[in-house]
Amino acid sequence: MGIQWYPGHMAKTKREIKEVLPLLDLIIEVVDARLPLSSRNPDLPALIKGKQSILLLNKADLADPEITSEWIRYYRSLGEVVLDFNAQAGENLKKLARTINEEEKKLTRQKASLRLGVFGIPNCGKSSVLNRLVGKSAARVGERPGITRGRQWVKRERWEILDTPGILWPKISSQEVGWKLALVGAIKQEIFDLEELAVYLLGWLQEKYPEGLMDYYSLEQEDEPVKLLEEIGRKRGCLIKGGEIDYSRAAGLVWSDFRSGRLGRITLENPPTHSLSQ
Ligand SMILES: Nc1nc2c(ncn2[C@@H]2O[C@H](COP(=O)(O)OP(=O)(O)OP(=O)(O)O)[C@@H](O)[C@H]2O)c(=O)[nH]1
Ligand SMILES: [Mg+2]
Repeated sequence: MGIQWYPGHMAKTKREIKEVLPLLDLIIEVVDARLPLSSRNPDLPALIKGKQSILLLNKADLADPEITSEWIRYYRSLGEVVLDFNAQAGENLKKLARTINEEEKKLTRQKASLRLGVFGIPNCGKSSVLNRLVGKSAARVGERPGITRGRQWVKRERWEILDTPGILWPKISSQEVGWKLALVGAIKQEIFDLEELAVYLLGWLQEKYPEGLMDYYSLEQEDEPVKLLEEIGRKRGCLIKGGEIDYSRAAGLVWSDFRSGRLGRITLENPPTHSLSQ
């Protein structure tokens, strides 16, 4: 069946960004470090029209650190201001603050306050980043996409920071990208099938991180992903009456193991290799 996706939100997104843009001095674009390209909205540069922005690879604690370094090199080679971040633990907070100050110096007009806008697709950690920047839980965060409903300004000394709902919708360019966005929690669960997602993940892991997968679930031999799901379900006691496998529960378990990092630090896409030689 795949992911049923209707990107009907772009017009609204454009309007909302156009409304707030004149108020902002600097943009913080938050993406998921496990998906540093596909969790970016390709229309953002055109929407923010040359405004300075900082690209934050958030949830770096869940991503493969080597690949994160490669992504940073890649984006730097394209002239972007980029750093990895972990909003949950506040890692790299000082570096982010320093980067914000450096970027502020490049602004033509210095003002009494600095207005920052935090943008990104749903569930990438925008509100968590904002909370880190202001040093308190000013904005609600949550595991599902769509937690932040409206815009919210929060102040800390000279900084005024705007939290936005996930108004930047990811661009699903293929089923593959769709599944990956679902895996990192950017897509509402109602529009995809959890068992299909788990089967996709198991197949992908089998190809890219086979040892981690086999070790974590003590699986004996590689098999079709759906068979692996069955085995995991059996091993973890996901059973329904009569001893049959509860695939739905097993799928939820696999997805949760991935999302929490229990399957290891995993990045779902690599930077284009041709630019890395620079
Ligand atoms: N491991 C980890 N989890 C994070 C990080 N940043 C945010 N989270 C978690 O990711 C989930 C989403 O965070 P939010 O800050 O609500 O994300 P958001 O982008 O504001 O989401 P919406 O408002 O729904 O668009 C929460 O469960 C956070 O605790 C991080 O750097 N590492
Ligand atoms: Mg939010």
